[in-house]
Amino acid sequence: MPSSLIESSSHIVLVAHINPDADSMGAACAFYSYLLRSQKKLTLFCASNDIDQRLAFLPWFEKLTQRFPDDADCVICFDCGSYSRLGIDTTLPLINIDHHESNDGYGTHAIINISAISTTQVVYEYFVANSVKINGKIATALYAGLLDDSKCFSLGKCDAKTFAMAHHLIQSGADHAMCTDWLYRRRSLASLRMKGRLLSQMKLLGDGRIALFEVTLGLLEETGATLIECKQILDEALEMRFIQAALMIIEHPKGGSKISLRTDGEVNAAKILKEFGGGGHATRSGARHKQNNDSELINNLITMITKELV
Ligand SMILES: [Mn+2]
Repeated sequence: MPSSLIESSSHIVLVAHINPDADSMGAACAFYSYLLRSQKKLTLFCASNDIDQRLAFLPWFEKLTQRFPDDADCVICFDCGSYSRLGIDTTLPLINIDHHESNDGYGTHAIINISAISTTQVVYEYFVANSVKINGKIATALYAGLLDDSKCFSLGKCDAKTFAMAHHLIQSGADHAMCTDWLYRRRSLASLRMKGRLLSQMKLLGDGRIALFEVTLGLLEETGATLIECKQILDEALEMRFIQAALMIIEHPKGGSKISLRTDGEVNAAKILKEFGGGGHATRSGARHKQNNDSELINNLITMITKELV
Protein backbone atom coordinates (compact mmCIF):
# COMPACT_ATOMS: atom_id res chain seq x y z
CA MET A 1 0.00 0.00 0.00
CA PRO A 2 1.36 3.43 -0.87
CA SER A 3 0.01 4.83 2.41
CA SER A 4 1.98 2.34 4.52
CA LEU A 5 5.15 3.09 2.54
CA ILE A 6 4.59 6.81 3.21
CA GLU A 7 3.89 6.02 6.87
CA SER A 8 7.16 4.09 7.34
CA SER A 9 9.38 6.62 5.52
CA SER A 10 11.18 9.42 7.30
CA HIS A 11 12.47 11.60 4.44
CA ILE A 12 10.25 11.80 1.38
CA VAL A 13 11.22 13.46 -1.89
CA LEU A 14 8.32 14.84 -3.94
CA VAL A 15 9.26 15.04 -7.61
CA ALA A 16 7.74 17.25 -10.31
CA HIS A 17 8.69 16.28 -13.87
CA ILE A 18 11.36 18.07 -15.90
CA ASN A 19 10.05 21.34 -17.38
CA PRO A 20 7.16 21.17 -14.93
CA ASP A 21 3.67 22.45 -15.67
CA ALA A 22 0.92 23.56 -13.28
CA ASP A 23 -0.37 19.99 -12.97
CA SER A 24 2.88 18.34 -11.98
CA MET A 25 3.96 21.17 -9.66
CA GLY A 26 0.43 21.62 -8.28
CA ALA A 27 0.18 17.92 -7.42
CA ALA A 28 3.64 17.91 -5.79
CA CYS A 29 2.90 21.11 -3.83
CA ALA A 30 -0.48 19.79 -2.63
CA PHE A 31 1.13 16.57 -1.43
CA TYR A 32 3.93 18.53 0.23
CA SER A 33 1.29 20.60 2.09
CA TYR A 34 -0.48 17.42 3.19
CA LEU A 35 2.69 15.63 4.34
CA LEU A 36 3.81 18.64 6.39
CA ARG A 37 1.23 17.45 8.92
CA SER A 38 3.17 14.21 9.40
CA GLN A 39 6.32 15.84 10.85
CA LYS A 40 8.44 13.98 8.28
CA LYS A 41 11.42 15.46 6.54
CA LEU A 42 10.35 16.55 3.04
CA THR A 43 12.08 17.70 -0.12
CA LEU A 44 10.30 19.28 -3.07
CA PHE A 45 12.46 18.37 -6.06
CA CYS A 46 12.63 19.16 -9.78
CA ALA A 47 15.62 18.31 -11.97
CA SER A 48 15.12 21.35 -14.28
CA ASN A 49 16.96 24.56 -13.51
CA ASP A 50 14.75 26.80 -15.59
CA ILE A 51 11.31 26.64 -13.96
CA ASP A 52 8.37 28.51 -15.48
CA GLN A 53 7.94 31.46 -13.10
CA ARG A 54 4.18 31.55 -13.73
CA LEU A 55 4.08 28.66 -11.24
CA ALA A 56 5.63 30.73 -8.45
CA PHE A 57 2.22 31.37 -6.83
CA LEU A 58 1.86 27.71 -5.89
CA PRO A 59 2.17 27.08 -2.14
CA TRP A 60 5.69 25.94 -1.07
CA PHE A 61 7.11 26.77 -4.51
CA GLU A 62 9.98 28.54 -2.71
CA LYS A 63 10.99 25.17 -1.20
CA LEU A 64 11.76 23.75 -4.65
CA THR A 65 15.31 22.45 -5.01
CA GLN A 66 17.40 20.88 -7.75
CA ARG A 67 19.53 19.00 -5.21
CA PHE A 68 18.45 15.43 -4.53
CA PRO A 69 19.03 14.67 -0.81
CA ASP A 70 21.39 11.85 0.30
CA ASP A 71 19.34 10.69 3.27
CA ALA A 72 15.93 10.28 1.56
CA ASP A 73 14.16 6.92 1.89
CA CYS A 74 11.13 7.36 -0.36
CA VAL A 75 10.25 9.15 -3.61
CA ILE A 76 6.82 10.19 -4.88
CA CYS A 77 6.62 11.48 -8.45
CA PHE A 78 3.74 13.38 -9.99
CA ASP A 79 2.54 13.53 -13.60
CA CYS A 80 5.64 11.72 -14.92
CA GLY A 81 4.23 9.79 -17.92
CA SER A 82 7.47 7.83 -18.17
CA TYR A 83 10.32 7.18 -15.75
CA SER A 84 12.68 9.41 -17.74
CA ARG A 85 10.45 12.42 -16.94
CA LEU A 86 11.77 12.36 -13.34
CA GLY A 87 15.13 13.57 -14.64
CA ILE A 88 16.95 11.48 -11.99
CA ASP A 89 17.79 7.86 -11.41
CA THR A 90 16.87 6.44 -8.04
CA THR A 91 16.90 3.02 -6.40
CA LEU A 92 14.65 4.23 -3.55
CA PRO A 93 11.08 2.96 -3.14
CA LEU A 94 9.00 4.98 -5.58
CA ILE A 95 5.32 5.91 -5.69
CA ASN A 96 4.21 6.88 -9.19
CA ILE A 97 1.11 9.11 -9.27
CA ASP A 98 -0.12 9.98 -12.75
CA HIS A 99 -2.86 10.15 -15.39
CA HIS A 100 -0.88 9.62 -18.63
CA GLU A 101 -2.01 6.83 -20.89
CA SER A 102 1.62 6.01 -21.69
CA ASN A 103 2.53 5.37 -18.04
CA ASP A 104 3.74 1.76 -17.77
CA GLY A 105 3.28 1.58 -13.99
CA TYR A 106 6.98 1.88 -13.08
CA GLY A 107 7.89 2.19 -9.39
CA THR A 108 7.10 0.28 -6.19
CA HIS A 109 3.51 1.49 -6.25
CA ALA A 110 1.62 3.18 -9.05
CA ILE A 111 -1.57 5.18 -8.64
CA ILE A 112 -2.63 5.83 -12.21
CA ASN A 113 -6.02 6.92 -13.48
CA ILE A 114 -5.99 7.60 -17.21
CA SER A 115 -9.56 8.87 -17.14
CA ALA A 116 -8.54 11.69 -14.76
CA ILE A 117 -8.24 15.11 -16.39
CA SER A 118 -5.17 15.96 -14.31
CA THR A 119 -2.73 14.33 -11.92
CA THR A 120 -4.12 16.72 -9.31
CA GLN A 121 -7.44 14.88 -9.77
CA VAL A 122 -5.69 11.59 -8.96
CA VAL A 123 -4.19 13.24 -5.85
CA TYR A 124 -7.57 14.76 -4.94
CA GLU A 125 -9.26 11.35 -5.15
CA TYR A 126 -6.48 9.86 -3.00
CA PHE A 127 -7.08 12.60 -0.41
CA VAL A 128 -10.84 12.05 -0.44
CA ALA A 129 -10.40 8.26 -0.09
CA ASN A 130 -8.05 8.81 2.87
CA SER A 131 -10.23 11.50 4.50
CA VAL A 132 -7.51 14.14 4.21
CA LYS A 133 -8.73 17.59 5.16
CA ILE A 134 -8.28 19.94 2.18
CA ASN A 135 -7.19 23.40 3.31
CA GLY A 136 -6.89 26.53 1.15
CA LYS A 137 -3.27 25.88 0.14
CA ILE A 138 -3.94 22.29 -0.91
CA ALA A 139 -7.11 23.37 -2.72
CA THR A 140 -5.31 26.08 -4.73
CA ALA A 141 -2.50 23.71 -5.73
CA LEU A 142 -4.95 20.99 -6.84
CA TYR A 143 -7.17 23.51 -8.63
CA ALA A 144 -4.22 24.95 -10.59
CA GLY A 145 -3.50 21.52 -12.10
CA LEU A 146 -7.16 20.90 -12.89
CA LEU A 147 -7.61 24.32 -14.48
CA ASP A 148 -4.49 24.05 -16.64
CA ASP A 149 -4.75 20.41 -17.74
CA SER A 150 -8.43 20.85 -18.63
CA LYS A 151 -7.46 23.90 -20.75
CA CYS A 152 -9.65 26.05 -18.51
CA PHE A 153 -12.44 23.46 -18.52
CA SER A 154 -12.64 23.52 -22.33
CA LEU A 155 -11.73 19.86 -23.03
CA GLY A 156 -14.54 17.58 -24.14
CA LYS A 157 -13.29 15.14 -21.51
CA CYS A 158 -14.57 17.42 -18.68
CA ASP A 159 -17.42 15.67 -16.90
CA ALA A 160 -19.51 15.86 -13.74
CA LYS A 161 -16.52 14.67 -11.67
CA THR A 162 -14.38 17.52 -13.01
CA PHE A 163 -16.90 20.17 -12.02
CA ALA A 164 -17.69 18.51 -8.69
CA MET A 165 -13.99 18.57 -7.87
CA ALA A 166 -13.71 22.23 -8.93
CA HIS A 167 -16.75 23.04 -6.78
CA HIS A 168 -15.33 21.27 -3.73
CA LEU A 169 -11.91 22.89 -4.16
CA ILE A 170 -13.32 26.42 -4.51
CA GLN A 171 -15.44 25.81 -1.43
CA SER A 172 -12.30 24.63 0.37
CA GLY A 173 -10.54 27.91 -0.40
CA ALA A 174 -8.93 27.45 -3.84
CA ASP A 175 -8.07 30.89 -5.18
CA HIS A 176 -9.46 30.86 -8.74
CA ALA A 177 -8.56 34.51 -9.43
CA MET A 178 -4.95 33.97 -8.38
CA CYS A 179 -4.62 30.83 -10.54
CA THR A 180 -5.99 32.53 -13.67
CA ASP A 181 -3.98 35.70 -13.08
CA TRP A 182 -0.67 33.85 -12.71
CA LEU A 183 -1.24 31.18 -15.33
CA TYR A 184 -2.95 33.19 -18.08
CA ARG A 185 -2.19 36.86 -17.68
CA ARG A 186 1.58 36.70 -17.73
CA ARG A 187 2.23 35.91 -21.34
CA SER A 188 5.60 37.22 -22.44
CA LEU A 189 6.30 39.47 -25.41
CA ALA A 190 8.68 36.73 -26.60
CA SER A 191 5.84 34.23 -26.74
CA LEU A 192 3.63 36.56 -28.78
CA ARG A 193 6.49 37.30 -31.18
CA MET A 194 7.06 33.56 -31.56
CA LYS A 195 3.36 33.02 -32.17
CA GLY A 196 3.43 35.55 -35.02
CA ARG A 197 6.43 33.90 -36.62
CA LEU A 198 5.04 30.39 -36.27
CA LEU A 199 1.63 31.33 -37.69
CA SER A 200 3.17 32.93 -40.73
CA GLN A 201 5.26 29.83 -41.53
CA MET A 202 2.63 27.21 -40.63
CA LYS A 203 2.13 24.55 -43.31
CA LEU A 204 -1.11 22.70 -43.84
CA LEU A 205 -0.69 19.08 -44.98
CA GLY A 206 -2.75 15.91 -45.29
CA ASP A 207 -5.68 17.55 -47.12
CA GLY A 208 -5.46 20.51 -44.80
CA ARG A 209 -6.04 18.43 -41.70
CA ILE A 210 -2.50 18.55 -40.30
CA ALA A 211 -0.75 21.76 -39.22
CA LEU A 212 3.05 21.63 -39.24
CA PHE A 213 5.39 24.02 -37.43
CA GLU A 214 9.18 23.95 -37.54
CA VAL A 215 11.16 25.71 -34.82
CA THR A 216 14.87 26.31 -35.39
CA LEU A 217 17.42 27.22 -32.72
CA GLY A 218 17.83 30.53 -34.57
CA LEU A 219 14.12 31.33 -34.20
CA LEU A 220 14.23 30.46 -30.48
CA GLU A 221 17.20 32.76 -30.00
CA GLU A 222 15.72 35.59 -32.05
CA THR A 223 12.38 35.63 -30.23
CA GLY A 224 13.60 34.54 -26.78
CA ALA A 225 10.56 32.28 -26.42
CA THR A 226 10.67 29.08 -24.35
CA LEU A 227 9.68 25.64 -25.60
CA ILE A 228 6.49 25.68 -23.53
CA GLU A 229 5.58 28.99 -25.17
CA CYS A 230 6.19 27.50 -28.63
CA LYS A 231 3.95 24.53 -27.93
CA GLN A 232 0.99 26.75 -27.01
CA ILE A 233 0.53 27.37 -30.71
CA LEU A 234 -0.23 23.67 -31.24
CA ASP A 235 -3.34 23.88 -29.07
CA GLU A 236 -4.39 27.04 -30.90
CA ALA A 237 -3.92 25.38 -34.32
CA LEU A 238 -6.36 22.66 -33.23
CA GLU A 239 -8.98 25.33 -32.71
CA MET A 240 -9.30 25.54 -36.52
CA ARG A 241 -12.36 23.65 -37.73
CA PHE A 242 -10.67 21.03 -39.93
CA ILE A 243 -7.36 20.55 -38.18
CA GLN A 244 -7.09 17.13 -36.55
CA ALA A 245 -3.39 17.06 -35.76
CA ALA A 246 -0.81 19.76 -35.01
CA LEU A 247 2.83 18.76 -35.26
CA MET A 248 5.91 20.67 -34.14
CA ILE A 249 9.52 19.79 -34.91
CA ILE A 250 11.94 21.68 -32.67
CA GLU A 251 15.66 21.71 -33.44
CA HIS A 252 17.64 20.36 -30.47
CA PRO A 253 20.91 22.01 -29.34
CA LYS A 254 22.54 18.58 -29.06
CA GLY A 255 21.51 17.57 -32.60
CA GLY A 256 18.33 16.01 -33.93
CA SER A 257 15.01 17.38 -32.77
CA LYS A 258 12.13 17.25 -30.35
CA ILE A 259 8.74 16.21 -31.67
CA SER A 260 5.48 17.50 -30.22
CA LEU A 261 2.13 16.25 -31.44
CA ARG A 262 -1.37 17.38 -30.44
CA THR A 263 -4.47 15.79 -31.90
CA ASP A 264 -8.24 15.87 -31.65
CA GLY A 265 -8.23 12.28 -30.34
CA GLU A 266 -9.05 10.49 -33.60
CA VAL A 267 -5.33 10.21 -34.25
CA ASN A 268 -3.65 8.65 -31.20
CA ALA A 269 -0.63 10.91 -30.56
CA ALA A 270 0.92 8.65 -27.90
CA LYS A 271 0.70 5.61 -30.21
CA ILE A 272 2.40 7.43 -33.08
CA LEU A 273 5.24 8.88 -31.02
CA LYS A 274 5.79 5.60 -29.16
CA GLU A 275 7.54 4.47 -32.35
CA PHE A 276 10.01 7.29 -31.69
CA GLY A 277 10.52 6.40 -28.02
CA GLY A 278 8.07 9.06 -26.84
CA GLY A 279 5.03 9.01 -24.62
CA GLY A 280 2.07 11.00 -23.38
CA HIS A 281 -1.67 11.06 -23.94
CA ALA A 282 -3.89 10.11 -26.87
CA THR A 283 -4.28 13.81 -27.66
CA ARG A 284 -0.84 15.17 -26.67
CA SER A 285 2.49 13.50 -26.90
CA GLY A 286 6.20 14.22 -27.26
CA ALA A 287 9.40 12.45 -28.28
CA ARG A 288 13.11 13.11 -28.75
CA HIS A 289 14.54 12.23 -32.15
CA LYS A 290 18.35 12.09 -32.20
CA GLN A 291 19.07 11.86 -35.92
CA ASN A 292 19.59 14.92 -38.13
CA ASN A 293 17.12 14.02 -40.87
CA ASP A 294 14.24 16.41 -40.36
CA SER A 295 12.67 16.17 -43.81
CA GLU A 296 12.65 12.35 -43.69
CA LEU A 297 11.28 12.50 -40.13
CA ILE A 298 8.51 14.89 -41.14
CA ASN A 299 7.58 12.76 -44.15
CA ASN A 300 7.34 9.65 -41.97
CA LEU A 301 5.26 11.41 -39.35
CA ILE A 302 2.87 12.93 -41.89
CA THR A 303 2.42 9.51 -43.52
CA MET A 304 1.68 7.88 -40.17
CA ILE A 305 -0.78 10.59 -39.15
CA THR A 306 -2.53 10.58 -42.54
CA LYS A 307 -3.00 6.80 -42.30
CA GLU A 308 -4.81 7.23 -38.98
CA LEU A 309 -7.05 9.91 -40.47
CA VAL A 310 -8.54 7.59 -43.12
MN1 LIG B 1 -0.99 16.34 -16.32
